[in-house]
Amino acid sequence: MERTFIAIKPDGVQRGLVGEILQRFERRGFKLVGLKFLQVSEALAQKHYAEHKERPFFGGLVAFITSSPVVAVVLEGKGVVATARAMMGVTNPLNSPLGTIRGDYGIDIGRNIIHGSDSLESAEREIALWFAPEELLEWQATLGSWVYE
Ligand code: 3AN
Repeated sequence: MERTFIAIKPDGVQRGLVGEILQRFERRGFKLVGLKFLQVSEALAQKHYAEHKERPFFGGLVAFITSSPVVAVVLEGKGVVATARAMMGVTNPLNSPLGTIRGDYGIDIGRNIIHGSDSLESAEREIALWFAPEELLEWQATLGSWVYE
């Protein structure tokens, strides 16, 4: 089954949106396989945002994600990479439709509340970067047959 990596960024945590955001993914039917609350190190932030290294906003991105605690999540489910992105909205919250996480709660691009892997390859890389294998739990969701036919 497909997996994706989600991070509720410092602004999402500070604004008390952790429960709200997790609830949306749970209610959609996606299964939690990893969950932790952490202060992100400079090294982890730099690796996570490595693709933006040459961009002018790279320093700001690293400074922001290390500024206050983050909730890291791995979700599992059919089509979860693309669907979690659709549920998040687009990078700029002002362009995100109502009903998406960024469209409902965000305004500025540098305060867009949530990160989600943008492809299967990114998901694999990010899950391995943020979680040790033993932190990802294999468990039977008893509601599974009510979510999937
Ligand atoms: P997304 O998070 O929607 O996948 P990315 O991966 O393109 O977006 O960008 C990662 C983060 O970098 C965004 N969440 C946003 O906070 C920041 N960012 C992206 N583009 C810009 C920009 N033009 N100016 C400032 N910050 C940006």
